[in-house]
Amino acid sequence: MSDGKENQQEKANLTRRGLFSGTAGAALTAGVVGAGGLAGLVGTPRPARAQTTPTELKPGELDSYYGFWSSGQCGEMRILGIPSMRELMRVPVFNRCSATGWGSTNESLKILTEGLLPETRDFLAKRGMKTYENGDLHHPHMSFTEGTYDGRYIFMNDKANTRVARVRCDIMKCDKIIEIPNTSDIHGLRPQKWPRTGYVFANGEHRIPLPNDGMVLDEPGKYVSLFTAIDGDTMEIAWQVIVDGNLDNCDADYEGKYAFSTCYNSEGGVTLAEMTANEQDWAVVFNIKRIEEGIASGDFKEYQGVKVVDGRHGSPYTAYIPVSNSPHGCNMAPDKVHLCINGKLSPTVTVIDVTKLDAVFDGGEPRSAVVAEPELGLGPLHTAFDGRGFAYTTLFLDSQVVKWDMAKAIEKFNGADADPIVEKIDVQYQPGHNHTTMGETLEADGQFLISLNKFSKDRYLNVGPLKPENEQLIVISGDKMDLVHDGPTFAEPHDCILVRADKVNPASIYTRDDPMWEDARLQAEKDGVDLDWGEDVIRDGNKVRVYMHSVAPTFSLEKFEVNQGDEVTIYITNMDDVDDLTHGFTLGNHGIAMEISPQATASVTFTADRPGVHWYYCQWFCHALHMEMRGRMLVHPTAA
Ligand code: K7E
Ligand code: CUA
Repeated sequence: MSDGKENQQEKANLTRRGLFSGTAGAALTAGVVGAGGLAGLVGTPRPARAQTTPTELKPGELDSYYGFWSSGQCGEMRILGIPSMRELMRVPVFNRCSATGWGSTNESLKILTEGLLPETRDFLAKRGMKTYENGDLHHPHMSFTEGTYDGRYIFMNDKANTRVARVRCDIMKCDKIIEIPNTSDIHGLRPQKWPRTGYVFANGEHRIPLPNDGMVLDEPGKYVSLFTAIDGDTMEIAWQVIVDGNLDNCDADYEGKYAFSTCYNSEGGVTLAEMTANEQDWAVVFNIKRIEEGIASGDFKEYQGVKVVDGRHGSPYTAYIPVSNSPHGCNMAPDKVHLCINGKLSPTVTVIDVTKLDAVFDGGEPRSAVVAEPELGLGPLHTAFDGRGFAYTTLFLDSQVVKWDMAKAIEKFNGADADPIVEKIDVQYQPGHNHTTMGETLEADGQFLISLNKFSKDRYLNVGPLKPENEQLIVISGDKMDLVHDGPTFAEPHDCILVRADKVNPASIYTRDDPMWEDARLQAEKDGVDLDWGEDVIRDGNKVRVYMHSVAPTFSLEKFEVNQGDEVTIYITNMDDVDDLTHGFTLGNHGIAMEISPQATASVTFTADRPGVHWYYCQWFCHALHMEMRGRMLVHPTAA
């Protein structure tokens, strides 16, 4: 283990050295390109890539970055290693998981249900469900301290069922899921970067009537969308802001003063034709201090227990900066100054200087904060940064990534004869998000760029009409972008972050006092059972609680008996404390399986209504006698 960490550290150092030597070269070449246009690249010597940015790993070598991936409509978070693009782990969040029991264990059900609104719980109960079984996870983003990742949490949205979740980075498990009231379909999500997270900002995308009580349909004037600030520590909703238009993506500044959202449908329409009628939409700027003061002074209305301030046009809480019709990505540069609003239907990216926003809030003209608007190509969706003054924007319609020079874009906007475009490369095909290593932090290091492409078409063996998405790794440390890897992924990652490996330090085994199984701990105490080493069958009316522990290759209870109709809860504690010694518990013909990692407790509750002998077994191959790691549940039939 420690060898691996040292190895990682060594690599990180190597990479940083490489970066410094690469910087001067890149700046020099940028000048050449600017003067000679793209043709100027012919004959430009390419640096020996392998020396600056290693891209291939030998077996056993560790990656230098973690990639935290959304999985879109799969509803889980995935962990990849970069640059190898190896998928390292899947973390179930909004979905259900056959391997780990996420969605059927008591511990996961608590997390999946406790943050639902009461009306949602009732609605689901009528359908025989405890929680939603799907999710649409677009934006996983790590918590920040002073402008860089702090390795505590990753926050993410569920567009399908209007939720926000948090994953603990110490164990890489989801520990909180909350439903956001008063709004519909959470899309954009970013944590506050400064001084720390702080708030997690979440955009309600689809406008709905407030309150949404079934009394309004064709009066779009009564539809609103809401911007939500969540306290990232407690996962409680701090406040919401009503805005004009549909909120899309968001980001935060490096001063803790402002948050930003792209906004389309300034028309307030409900049909496609209505939504795209205007030439202009806007970026909304949220003045965090003013909103907090407004709430402190009572300038809010309460809806479903949440303090909601009115941030529509003319309010002191927001500024609306007009940009071209239907902007999409919203990306704050690590230079702390420039915010990029990606045009989508317009070939431009609008650059807002956030140091000019104080003046806008003091009554200045909103467009006075715009300092550049380079025309980059067709369908700009998202922009990433390398920390050296270059930006990389995905062009959805052109199937390209364009590298451009922020300073030149500003010069050009001011009338100079400058060409901000440095280079364009083809990606396969139709890219959505892109992301650079550490690119949304003050430690942006300009090593790798990932392009998350919506279509793979012919890039892989044909697997039928449903094709994988295609994610491409591009080395950006040299003077030219260098596409080095294609990686297929399943339906469908939107966004990801690339985090330097030393920022994340997960545990290898649980600690026995982990809050995850607090309920089991309390119940065992009440039942007088030692949750660690004990085993017992406690009958409590028709409720039966079965406690056991596992040590490879045995469960401490080889058999137990219950009666048909009993509500049975099984608690299992894995008392092995060796790295990677996970056990499982699968109960045959009951639809029950769960993960029990080293030093963890997991539990599941079901009704025993199948008389007979039922085997339970460990489904994680843990020992030479793993196949023998099993036991029997006898269900006595109730007399007919
Ligand atoms: Cu552009 Cu949901 Cu971030 Cu997809 S969003 S691409
Ligand atoms: Cu325990 Cu397999």
